[in-house]
Amino acid sequence: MTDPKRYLITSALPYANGPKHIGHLAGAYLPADIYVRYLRAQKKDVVYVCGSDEHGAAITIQAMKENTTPREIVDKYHAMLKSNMADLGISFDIYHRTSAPIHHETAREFFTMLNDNGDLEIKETEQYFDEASSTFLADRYIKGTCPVCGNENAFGDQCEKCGSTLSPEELINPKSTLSGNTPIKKLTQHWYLPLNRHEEFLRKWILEEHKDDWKANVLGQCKSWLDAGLQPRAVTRDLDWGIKLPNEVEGGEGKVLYVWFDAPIGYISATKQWAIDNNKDWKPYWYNDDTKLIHFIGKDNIVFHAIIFPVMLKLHGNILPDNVPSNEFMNLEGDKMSTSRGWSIEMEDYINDFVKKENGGDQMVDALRYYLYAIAPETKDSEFTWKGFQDSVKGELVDVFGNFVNRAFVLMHKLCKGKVPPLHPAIIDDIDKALLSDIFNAKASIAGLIESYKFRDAQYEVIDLARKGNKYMQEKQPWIVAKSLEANPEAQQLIDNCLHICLQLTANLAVYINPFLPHAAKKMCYMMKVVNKILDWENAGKPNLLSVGYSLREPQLLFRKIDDTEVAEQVEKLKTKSEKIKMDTASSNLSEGVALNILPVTQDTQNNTTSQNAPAEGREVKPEIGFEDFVKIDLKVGTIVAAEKVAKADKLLKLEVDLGFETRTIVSGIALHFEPAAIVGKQVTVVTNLAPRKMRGIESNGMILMAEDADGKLKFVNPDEAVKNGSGVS
Ligand code: B3M
Ligand code: ZN
Repeated sequence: MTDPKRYLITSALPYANGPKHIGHLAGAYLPADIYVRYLRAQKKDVVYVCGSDEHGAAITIQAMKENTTPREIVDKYHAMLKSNMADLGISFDIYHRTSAPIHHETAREFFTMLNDNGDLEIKETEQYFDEASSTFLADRYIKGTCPVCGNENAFGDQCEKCGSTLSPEELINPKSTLSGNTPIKKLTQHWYLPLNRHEEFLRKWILEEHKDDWKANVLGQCKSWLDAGLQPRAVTRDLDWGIKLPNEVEGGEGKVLYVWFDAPIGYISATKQWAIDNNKDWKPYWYNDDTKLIHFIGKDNIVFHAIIFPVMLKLHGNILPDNVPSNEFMNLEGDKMSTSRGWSIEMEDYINDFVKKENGGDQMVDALRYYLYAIAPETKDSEFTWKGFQDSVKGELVDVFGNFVNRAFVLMHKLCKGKVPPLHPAIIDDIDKALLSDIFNAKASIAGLIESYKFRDAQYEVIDLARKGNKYMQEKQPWIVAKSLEANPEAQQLIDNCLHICLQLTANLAVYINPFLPHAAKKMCYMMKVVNKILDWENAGKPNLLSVGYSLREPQLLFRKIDDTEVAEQVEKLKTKSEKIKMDTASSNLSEGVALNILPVTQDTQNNTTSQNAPAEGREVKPEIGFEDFVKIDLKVGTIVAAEKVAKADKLLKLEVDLGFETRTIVSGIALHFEPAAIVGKQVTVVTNLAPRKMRGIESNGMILMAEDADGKLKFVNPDEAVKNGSGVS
């Protein structure tokens, strides 16, 4: 969009069901904050909204776990998330919540309009019903065996072990989580959003109009949904926690809006509340074509923001998002980040361990922001390690950026009487000119990167500019020149020019770093005795931000190093936390008499809404078994003779495997890792005596063994040299 009049920026609303980790921060909050700070520095009309997502099973399940009410859960975690985000410098204009009355009204009005206009369909279907508690069992209120991986504790909407999206009907041996009873089927009526009616519009809007400006991961996911064919999605649920359907809706008693229907409307209600608080009009932000609406999200939310919500917005007469920048996932110390498995760094913990410490404070906020963006998963999954954090903070923030600023100040105090020295035009040389043009050119390149959502590269440019400053100082060596002053007083001019340029560069670095590390930028303003207004983007690239003769303060430390002991403590803490959770889960599983599962990951899902939490197989060492148990498994080598994708299951491949004595059909969750054509002819190891299972209507007769490496890539387990098909493995 060229020259929008106003910007509305959103970050995905986090569920108020627990603490959130730094992977979330890197995914949806930090990039939006960088973008917003950049826009504000340009004096753009920008509103940045977010808030807690307080409905849905995520909340009610947590309430059951903590033995309390949903209301208490959302109050507790809303407060936590709101303060965590503020502590980490995420500068929302409003952090709202979906339990607020204004949100309920807004969401009901939205539903009513769509319903009245005939944009929803009503369908009666049979759903599981728990007679003991006389409730329909939505989503997570039903547990059973996962048809994909055999996990006996899979939920009605998803198996947390293998990540498959499920429907309650697919569960084997379903049980109500409320009573433990086997549920019955009962007729119930629900409202559906017929996405299928909008396929053509979506195809054109996403795959044609946005083919050049949306990120490849977003386009790719949208395309695979569209290619699979869109289905009507239920937008109501039989629950009592949530937004009740409007009274006048016939048959709506006892039903609430599905959380994914109401949550994105939360962006609108948050804007309304912001407008009330600030005496502004909210409507232009949601109705005027000259508004640029951008949703920052993690990759597990793509379909909701790029397909479903846009359809809702279009039907409701609102503008559509201009972009939906989505990050991939950030792993942690060789494994997927997951709060539920304890393999995560919660924002809350980082704040307590680093920010609210004597040697912490704002600089530790900036240190985290820096590293998270230095390794941001913008195009592929990335990995946070404590050692990497330590190295990055030392190598780039302390040794490059901080060091440059510090040297410029120290030398200016030592060699220029604490004042900005003059620039002597007659002796400006090519080295000076080169640095001045680097300062100038950085503006366009950083702006270009930020505007195309490449924040990692943009941040790198800023550090690189500081690196050029260090190099310049090293070439000019004013401290050596100073030694010749007695013999040659003229040499002061060389010193003046060097430090004049270094100080102008320092002022520019403050402007450039401000969207990324706002606290460091402010501290630099303090040191330079200039008001924060100097950070306005219009000042970027200018060679005269500091006036000649102006006296500056003593330098302050912008960043500190992270000690080895801090790294060791954090790594230890992570291990202890995850071990504890593992033990707790193992003992609760055993007490429920749940069989431990030996099956590998197979994923069969169009969308995995909590995949930041997907388990990392292979890390756990399972409880000891006897040899007699092991020999029950029949393993044989076979060759894949045919492979094809399974329709409507983007993770599944249907394989024909020649086992020598017969050829078997095996469905395997490896479609994201291998092209069907590329694996035909490969030898694999097959578990041949596994009970057959139906997946997407195809009977799978066996299982292929896979190894998963640290970054989640799957590899076949096969003999190092070809053997005859049917050879045994033991
Ligand atoms: N709360 C899901 C999530 O946290 C959801 C996002 C809502 S954005 C409108 O992944
Ligand atoms: Zn499963």
